Amino acid sequence: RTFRGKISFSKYNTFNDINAYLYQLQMDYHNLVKLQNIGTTYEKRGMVVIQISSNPSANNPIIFIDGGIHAREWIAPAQVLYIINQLVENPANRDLLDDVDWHILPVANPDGYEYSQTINHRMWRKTRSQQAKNCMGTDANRNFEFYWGLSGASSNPCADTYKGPKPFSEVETQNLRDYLLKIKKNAKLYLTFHSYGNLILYPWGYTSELPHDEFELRTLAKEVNDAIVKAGGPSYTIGSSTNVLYAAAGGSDDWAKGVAGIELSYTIELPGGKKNGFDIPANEILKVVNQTFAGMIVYGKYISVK
Ligand code: ING
Ligand code: ZN
Repeated sequence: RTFRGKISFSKYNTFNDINAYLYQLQMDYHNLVKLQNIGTTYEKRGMVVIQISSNPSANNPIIFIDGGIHAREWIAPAQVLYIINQLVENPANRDLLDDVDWHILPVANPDGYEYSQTINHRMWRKTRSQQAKNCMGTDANRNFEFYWGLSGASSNPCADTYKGPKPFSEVETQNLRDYLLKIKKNAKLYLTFHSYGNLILYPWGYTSELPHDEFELRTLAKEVNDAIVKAGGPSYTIGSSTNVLYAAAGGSDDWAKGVAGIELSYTIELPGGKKNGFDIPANEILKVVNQTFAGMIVYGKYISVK
């Protein structure tokens, strides 16, 4: 199968090519797609959310998805772009739009993503704002204002998990926050893609205590995992971020649930590569994103009947 325009799932796309594809979709599917500029980055790149809806006046529940909060986790924007591609361009998936609107931000940290694609900077994780004389960037997934800095975050501006000088110090996390606050009444599911480790994580990240609706979060995650496994994908470990990984406050999923009130909130850690975990070979992208998409069908159906 080939894909239109410059985007591809046999290579990692540039930020510009991803955005060009979104604009192309808006032109070609103007009754299905609307783009929303949600603000600009530190380096003045535009952050674009694609709204996919077959009935914008129906006041449908919204599924919000982002990827690429961390620059080096390249498989995440690829995954999110594939979800966009399948929802818009594959007629077989049209029923997933019947009772749900999908709002999707493929690259949540454009400056970092671009920087990680330049020579010798492949392992960059943070944003690109200046924080100290010789240290750039804040860990956007430690920068959200919900028990900010309580656990698993660094106060050292040179560290990879730097929480920032204050909550929402980064314009990129501000833009994401403001957009989620705008749609929070209808938003019923928040998904944020990271890599790596084959994990479906839910809150909390700041504490080992479990949310009141942990059973629902876990049961839905199991159904999503079953679908991914059935599609030939790996089996994901399911649990709260603190219990499965480590305590870390200031994550976007904790904030989406704890502040915006989007009760179903997940961080999905996609599969890794061989050497450093972030190096899924380009010729394996399509396989991975296609297997994971099977789980997105489960999420979509769950929200449409909820
Ligand atoms: N992992 C996540 C991180 O930000 C995480 C794990 C998720 C922590 C949610 C806290 C809350 O460290 C990666 N790979 O970035
Ligand atoms: Zn990450």
